[in-house]
Amino acid sequence: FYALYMRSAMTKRAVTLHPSPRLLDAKSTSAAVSPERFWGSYRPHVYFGMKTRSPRSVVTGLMWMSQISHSDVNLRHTCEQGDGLSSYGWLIHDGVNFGMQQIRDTDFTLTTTFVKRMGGEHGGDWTWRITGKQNNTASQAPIISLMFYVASDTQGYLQAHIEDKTRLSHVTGTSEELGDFKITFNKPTSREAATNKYASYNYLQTLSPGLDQLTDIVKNSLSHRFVFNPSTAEKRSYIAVDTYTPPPQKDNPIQSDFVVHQVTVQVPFQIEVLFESGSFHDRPNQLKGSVLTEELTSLKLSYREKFEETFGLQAKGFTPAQVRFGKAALSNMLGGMGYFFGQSVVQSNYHDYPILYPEAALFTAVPSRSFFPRGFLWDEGFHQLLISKWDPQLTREAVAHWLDLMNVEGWIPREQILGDEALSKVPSEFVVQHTENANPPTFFLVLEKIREQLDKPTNAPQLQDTLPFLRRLYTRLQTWFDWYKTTQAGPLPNSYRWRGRDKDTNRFLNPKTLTSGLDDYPRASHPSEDERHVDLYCWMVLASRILSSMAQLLGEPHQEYEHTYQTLSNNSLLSKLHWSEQLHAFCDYGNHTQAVSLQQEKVFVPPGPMRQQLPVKRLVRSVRKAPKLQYVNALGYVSLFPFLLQVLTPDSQKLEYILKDIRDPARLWTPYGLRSLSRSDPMYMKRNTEHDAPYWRGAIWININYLAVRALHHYSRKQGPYQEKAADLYQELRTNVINNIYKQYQETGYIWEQYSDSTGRGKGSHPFTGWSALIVLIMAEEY
Ligand code: 6A9
Repeated sequence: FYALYMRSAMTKRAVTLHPSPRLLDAKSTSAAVSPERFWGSYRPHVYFGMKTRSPRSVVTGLMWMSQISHSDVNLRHTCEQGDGLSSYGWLIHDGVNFGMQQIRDTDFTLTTTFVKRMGGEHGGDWTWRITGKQNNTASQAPIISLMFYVASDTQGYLQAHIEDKTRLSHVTGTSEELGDFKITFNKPTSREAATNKYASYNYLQTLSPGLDQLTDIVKNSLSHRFVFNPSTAEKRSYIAVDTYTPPPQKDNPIQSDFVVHQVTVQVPFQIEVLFESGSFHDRPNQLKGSVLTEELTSLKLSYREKFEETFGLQAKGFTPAQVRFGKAALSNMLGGMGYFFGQSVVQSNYHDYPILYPEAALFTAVPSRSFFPRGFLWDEGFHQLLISKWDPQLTREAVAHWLDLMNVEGWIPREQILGDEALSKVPSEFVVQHTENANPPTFFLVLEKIREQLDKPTNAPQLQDTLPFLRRLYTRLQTWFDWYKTTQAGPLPNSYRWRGRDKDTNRFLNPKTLTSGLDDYPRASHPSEDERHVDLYCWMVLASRILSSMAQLLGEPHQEYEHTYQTLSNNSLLSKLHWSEQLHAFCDYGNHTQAVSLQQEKVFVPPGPMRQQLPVKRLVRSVRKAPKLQYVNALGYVSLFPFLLQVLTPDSQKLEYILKDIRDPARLWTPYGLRSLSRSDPMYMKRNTEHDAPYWRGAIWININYLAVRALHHYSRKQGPYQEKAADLYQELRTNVINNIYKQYQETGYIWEQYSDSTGRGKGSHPFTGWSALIVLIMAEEY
């Protein structure tokens, strides 16, 4: 009975939120408290759309398709790499008031702009301006359809207003947070002039069982029966939304309103959509046409000034095109911020089935709008390093949302898959979050920045709410730190071990360590409790240092944290636990053998016709020499951590080895940045299974290159025997990384998740304007 009781008590704790006062009360993102940030492009997973920072927001968005071929419908809506767009992304976005995005489709380019205007009690108005123009490659001006939509999410009502039988001129609606509102769809005009263009109109008003169904509903409603008949060109048939019958109510008790306005028009064109809040009574004029143009001009001007003031790229001599690239990187980080609401699915050791975490909201940036448009814990620390430079308030809100997700134990789920739309993008095996698992506590890097900002007297006026903010944060940070310290403790005093490594040692060349953030980076070949991990050790040095300094700032007892910091930052302890004299490098330690390889599994297939039909191609791991306790012979990012997180004292001789490995083209150096794993490493560019391509086994990653450039900058400014060497490497590495990312952006239209160490080419998910956007800080030399 006692065991059962304990299990259920522990299970409950896993999904019980931390009891300290929440950093954000339920109203903090409401229109009443935060009207300027109420509406935003907080739907990063769609090419263009807006919602409010509320749990069940009415959402607005855009789908489009070209009317070129009738055989395949290429409807664009959610960001998909499979759409093969030559590029898309925010060129300008200030995180609050406005944004301008360019989307290059096959034959035409869309520019999608939004501008907000405050007034009334519900977050004010906004206007969209969409322009379309022909690409040079197109032989004739394409005819395209834009589908503007509005959808409620279980609460609120929408009413379509139709003129001339088929044209949806406006939608009126009401919802809990928006009150009454009106959305007007103006007619398209030829690009500059105000004259209307010929267009065909269609609409759909129906019910949807969930926001993740919107694309399918539109697709299912399409029909070929319409005719586009301008006086200036040939008439032709086109595809449009027609009718759709929602599934019976009994399967989906809650259905939400869904309204689509389709405009079919030939490029070039310009279209405006106006959202007007019913509570905004003294509106001087409508935000459209020349009023909008003027407003945009002045917003762009102040954006340009603020960007230069903040990052100084022009002053540093970057070309106008490079400055535009920097703006795009920052803007995509800001335009990638989302507001999510829902429940994580979590698993602890105390229950057999995954259970639901409490419902919660998360305001966060995302690594990639196409492939993983959701929150990731350690990514977010890197994101906020950039965002906090631009808008400290955004950072405070994002950090607060994340820390409010902490459970009573001090655990924060690593990957945040909140709500149906987020869930619909994730394969089921990735959904469940384990309560034992950590992820690097990168928020301490951000807190260090926030603390430093406090020290600059010039910043004082804008930062007066920083101290109270840190004070409120503090209890949670203490629990968070204790959670790492206890749950990720290693086998020896003061050593640390990532929990949650892959268990099935037969299947992988090297069992993964997703929790470290470095996924397939080689660790001990046989996961065991004897392991200790040098990257985690260094994260703990960082965390204890910042926590101690915060405690002192707040006048709280800091001795415990300072003690941990003093102990861990002692370079001889670090070396005792992690320096291999034989390898001349910092290493993990564990049950390890180098003699592993993936082999074709031998399966007996009887002779005869079966042989043809049964391709047996499973790879399994073969271990030729038994593992033993020893240092893990991998050289790469993990070996660099004592340098990356500046744990090494400037006079440490170990720096000599590290700087040598860094500059060695046979090891970590490439003309494009530092590769994740030495070219001479046995696991370099090796697959982990037949399905699992190398990931952190050679490719260049920008978060770690940012830390490397930053560390070189640090050591170049500290007296010591390696000061000059660090200064040289700093210049070289910084230039290489900037030049390559910039070149790839020019060539491919995207910023990428990783870069090839042999060609510099972008790889993996794109656009990836999470930590790769740290290139702006590297350009600005802000570390
Ligand atoms: C896969 C596929 C449509 C992997 O940037 C987020 C994380 C990092 O935190 C981590 O360090 N990425 C890095 O190693 C991407 C993780 C994506 C996992 C989900 C599902 C979706 O298919």
